[in-house]
Amino acid sequence: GYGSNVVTLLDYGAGNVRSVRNAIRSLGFDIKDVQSPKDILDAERLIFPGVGAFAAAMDVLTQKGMAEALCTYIENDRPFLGICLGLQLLFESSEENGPVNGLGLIPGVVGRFDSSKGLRVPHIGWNALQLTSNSEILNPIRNNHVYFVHSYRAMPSDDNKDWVSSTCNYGDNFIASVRRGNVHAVQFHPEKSGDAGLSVLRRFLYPKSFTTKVIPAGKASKLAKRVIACLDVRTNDKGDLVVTKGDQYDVREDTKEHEVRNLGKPVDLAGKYYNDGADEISFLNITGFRDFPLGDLPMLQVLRYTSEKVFVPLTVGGGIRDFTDASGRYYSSLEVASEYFRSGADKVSIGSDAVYAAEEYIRSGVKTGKSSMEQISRVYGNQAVVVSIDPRRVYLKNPDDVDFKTVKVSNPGPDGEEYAWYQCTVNGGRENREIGAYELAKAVEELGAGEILLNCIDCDGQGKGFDIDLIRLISDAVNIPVIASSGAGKVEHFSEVFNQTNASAALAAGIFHRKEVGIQSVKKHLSKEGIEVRLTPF
Ligand code: 1PR
Repeated sequence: GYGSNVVTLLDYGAGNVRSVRNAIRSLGFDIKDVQSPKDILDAERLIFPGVGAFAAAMDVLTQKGMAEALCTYIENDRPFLGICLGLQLLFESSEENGPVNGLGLIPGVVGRFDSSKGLRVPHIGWNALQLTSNSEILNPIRNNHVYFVHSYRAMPSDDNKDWVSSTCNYGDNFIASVRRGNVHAVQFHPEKSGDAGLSVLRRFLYPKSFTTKVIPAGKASKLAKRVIACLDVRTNDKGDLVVTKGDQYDVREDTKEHEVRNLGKPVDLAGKYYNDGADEISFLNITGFRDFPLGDLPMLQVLRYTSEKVFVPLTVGGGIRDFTDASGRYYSSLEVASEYFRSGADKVSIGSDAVYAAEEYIRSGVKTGKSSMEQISRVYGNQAVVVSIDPRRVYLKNPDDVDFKTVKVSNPGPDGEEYAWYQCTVNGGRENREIGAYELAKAVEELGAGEILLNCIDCDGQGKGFDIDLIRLISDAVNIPVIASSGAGKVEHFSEVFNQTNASAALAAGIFHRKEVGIQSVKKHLSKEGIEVRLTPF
């Protein structure tokens, strides 16, 4: 044997399982990687974090003889925990690029969420479970939220009811977890669900230490609104990576030296915001000169260290694009993104490159498959691709003056203009482009973006509230989740944006860095206002 504190991990190399590894290690276990089918059969306990697409995963498992070993292992009631795709693969088949056969251990077909009813797909974020039968590993969760990110799901039926241990409501009640004997699988991500998720892993790893008392499920729930802390990171003039914050994107102090504003160390601040209850952390690398993203070791190091202690989703942006380095070596945006995923990012955020790709797509009407969004979403899924939009408001007297989508603004412009369009920019707001935020959002959704991070240069750092007109326009235009960003100054701005727009999340930077408003007080305020949020501590 391998001693009692070893977890066997089935990682077939299709994506980032770094956070699963980190979570297991943080609970005092060592990891043995599966190299052969025999390793599966010999495991004391096996964790299978499925990543990537269903068909690709089944191909690899079948080719390596692991599908059969997995079936034997599970049929022998050996300790097993499947995560996300690791749950879906247990079913008979999936509609993802299919139908494609699965392992066939649980009756049912994995299907796509139905976005025709206005449901945003993927299902991204914190949602609550309805426990339907006893499951020791889930008992402590009750009505706490756990983190989901998926476009496909299995449905409960008479044929699989012996397996289903909890459901979750998103459009319909889908299967959130299954359990039979020592075999468990969860659709959510325990490694990304903060303390609640770590407690699930702990109970799987230390089964004997917990009672089997049935704890009743909490009240029905819906997807929680997320509160995201954003860290704009850049190298200062001394070459250190610091968290900075702009005023309408200008990050230099208003002093003679014009030094880069320094608000702290990235890893420390990320850890602090995690402990304060941030639902997600975003890092944007805004270093002006970013010609060598793969040599950008400090940012990769920041991700590695952060993912060791922060168990909520991490996004990284800045410099995700194709590039050729000084020695003439070409890297695709997919290679750049892969490096970030390997270092602990769950999503990458694409700014300038998404604007160029959308312009080209609108001009030609052709999806080349070559844009960074298309390449990365094909391999890592749409949910891993965020597009960051950096628009600037352009007031108009007459909405017919431009070919772009306009809005009637809530507050007229300086010359009494009643209309505006939102002009996209690239290079951190330095260059205007002939495309509106609305047109960009529609195009990037078609090109594979799974989420939109919607900034507004006019509001950035002003503390006067989010640009409600802009956020309403975009969140009504697309079916993917929209993160409202720029301008938060007090807790009421968060309830305002959730009450008046269809934003799925709200992001802030300055007020958190300057300790003017804490994440906890934002959450408490939203909860008091009847807006569902994940409350911590767990
Ligand atoms: O174009 O793919 O390399 O990506 C560059 C990324 O860096 C984009 O996501 C872009 O938004 C971001 N960025 C570039 N320059 C700046 C800058 O500030 N000089 N920061 C910048 C963008 C905006 C938000 C900010 C919110 C909330 N920062 O992320 O955190 O506005 O701030 P607030 O709560 O203080 O108002 P590419």
